Formats: sequence, C-alpha cells, structure tokens
Amino acid sequence: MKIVDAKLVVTSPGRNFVTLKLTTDEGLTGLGDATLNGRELAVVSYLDDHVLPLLVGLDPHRIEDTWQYLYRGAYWRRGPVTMAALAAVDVALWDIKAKAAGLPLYQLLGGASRDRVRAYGHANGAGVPELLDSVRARLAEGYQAVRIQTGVPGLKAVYGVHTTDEHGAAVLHQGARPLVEDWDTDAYLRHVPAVFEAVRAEFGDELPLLHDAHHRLTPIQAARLGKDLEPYRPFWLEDCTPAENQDAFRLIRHHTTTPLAVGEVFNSFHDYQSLITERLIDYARSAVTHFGGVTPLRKLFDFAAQYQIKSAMHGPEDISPVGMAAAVHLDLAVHNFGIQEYSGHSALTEEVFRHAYTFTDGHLYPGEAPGIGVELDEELAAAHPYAPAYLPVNRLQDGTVHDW
Ligand code: EZ4
Ligand code: CO
Repeated sequence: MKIVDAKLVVTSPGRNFVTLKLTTDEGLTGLGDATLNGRELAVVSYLDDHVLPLLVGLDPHRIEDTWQYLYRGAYWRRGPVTMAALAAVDVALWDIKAKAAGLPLYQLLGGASRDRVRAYGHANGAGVPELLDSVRARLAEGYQAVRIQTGVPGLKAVYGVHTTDEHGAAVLHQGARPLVEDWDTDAYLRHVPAVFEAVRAEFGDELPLLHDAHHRLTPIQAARLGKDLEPYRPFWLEDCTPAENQDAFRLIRHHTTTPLAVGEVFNSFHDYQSLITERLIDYARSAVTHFGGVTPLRKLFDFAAQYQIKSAMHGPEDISPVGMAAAVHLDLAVHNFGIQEYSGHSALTEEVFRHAYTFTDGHLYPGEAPGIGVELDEELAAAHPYAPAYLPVNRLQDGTVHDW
C-alpha cells in the first residue's frame, strides 16, 4: 500500500481544528488531529511546507519507521508545534492500519484492558453556589468524577470560568488579541480549601473531585495547597506549578500526600523523565494530539506503569473528536489507565466530525468501527473557516504577566 494524497482540513465549527487526511492507493483514508490551541497555523505550515510532501509514496503500514524518520530526520526535535504535527501523521497511519485490518484501533494496541473508560467532567462557577449547581449538572449528565473550579473573591476572571457577554455566552477572545485575566495567588490559596469543604458537604465523601491550579503556584505554595486540601481527599491537584523544572516536584512531594497530575503542555518523554523515575507524580496528563501520537504516548504510559503512575489524558474541547477518538482507544488498551478528561464538543463540531465513540453513565466507549472511527464532513468543515482565537493572558493586580 502507498500514500497517494496528504492534505489538511482547517475548520472552525465554534473553535479551530486542524485535521490531517491521508489517502492510500487502495482507497483507505486516515485522519489525524494536529490542533494546537492558539498556534494552529504554525502546525499547518510545519505539515504543509515540510512534512506532507515527504509522505506521498510511503507505505502507511510503516508507522514506527515514519515516526522516527520525521522526528530524527528533522534534526530539530521536540516542541509543541513539531510534536502536534507528528501526532497527526501517527494517528492517521494507525487509522489506516486498523481499517486495513478491519479492526477498531484498540485491538491493534493489545485489545481492551477494561470494559469502559472513566471520564471526568468540568464544573465551574463564579462562586460556590454556581459551582454546586454546575456539579449537579455534571452528575445529571452521568459523570462520576468532576473537576471543580471557581472564581476567587476580589478577582474579575479566573481559569475555568468563562468571561460571558450580555447574553451569558462565553467570550473566548477578542478577535486576534487574547483576553486579559487577573490573578492573586494569596486570595486563591485562601479560597480553594473552602470550595472543597462546600462541595464535600453537599455531595459527600465518595465523589472523586479534581482541581487544576493551571501552573500558577510556586513549589512552596503548591505544597501548602496540597496540605490544605488533604482533609478533602482530592483525586488530584493538576499542574500546580510550571513544570519546565521537574525538580520543583521533589519539594511538593515531600510535603503532601495529595496526588499530583501534570503533563498537558509536555510534548516528549524527556519532560517526564525524573518525574516518573523518582515517582514525583501520580498521573501523566499528555494527550495523543500534543505528544507525537499514539506511538510515543503508548511507550510513555508503559514506562510510567513500571512506577505505578497512571494515564490521565488531557481532553479539552480544543482536542478535536479525531484526537479524542485516538485517546479513547488508547485509554481502553493500556493497563495503567487512570482517568480521561472529557468535555464533549459543540453540536456543530459533532456534525463536522461524526464519531463512533460514545459517552454513557460517565464512561467513554471507543465503538467497534474499524480504525479510530471518525468521519470528517469536508463540505461542512469548509463552510466554517479558521478564525483567529487565543487563550487568555494572565496579569497580577499590579500588571505583571503571570502564568495562565
Ligand atoms: O487550558 O485546553 O485541563 N485542562 C486544561 C485546559 C487547557 C486548554 C489549553 O488549550 O487545563 O482547559
Ligand atoms: Co489542565
């Protein structure tokens, strides 16, 4: 078999997605997600200008070799743009291989290690009462694990709680310029334990509760928060400190038994190395889409398994249904699955990307369609072209730029 066509589809059915479509001489097609939120067109250029011309003529069955060829062959390694581009190629090749075999992808990854994939949803509120309503809404949708985020008294905007317009609709950006949010770490650290206390008082001890600190704390602040949350037994504390410095986690780990999750902005094994070998984290958060694909992420999870560290793939709306499908197949197959983040997608996005995976009673199922099980409606995609959009930027109250 040979690849005869490689092209990108960039579409914005409510938010931007970049999708690679490979076609073979036998008429099989494969899809891969290359969406890098806020930097989409850089990945488009990387693929269009430097990778797609290399793919035409290759045997799509040679997944490992193609991955190594693109990774080592470029000389310049790693980084989010490169690894999102590689991920799209890798997943499209797996999609083709599984379709050629007539099997859902998870069967090629060793088969199912469990019957279903537990997902967690997002509950957000400007204050505690709205948060409690939001938790109730997630439970009504079937979720059996919930991430809780609230506004902080004195702050205008906070991570996880969208700025809304006069109609109550989420405002994600202002044209080509990111929104600016404000931040005060002390106010946040005072507030979060009370939030956990209120949610536990309302929903009891059993519901798994997660929380994302979104890289905003120093190691000693993260240690303090981990300790303060221990009485409420969080499922995890996510991204508590910027993780370019893996050593920071030694200090945090020394002080708290709150489980730690990190890795949604990581893009290679090397970002995790000492976090895993020193058992400084409990959950590895990388998504297929941002880690170079199923091939390297499977290797990471298998390595992490030797240290009793579990998978917990990033699953926000900015990972397309193509990336989400690949994730659910991998979730089902790896032995050390922990949990899968899942927010669903807008109704329009679900029309553009029709998928075999389903969500029922808080769990995801990949479905039995051959490949990853996603079909792209290219005509509908073309009707919703790219629109510039960015994540917010964070500033302290004196104006200093802070991590978002
Ligand atoms: O901020 O997906 O755990 N989920 C998250 C997300 C990320 C965005 C970045 O594109 O932290 O909401
Ligand atoms: Co996160």
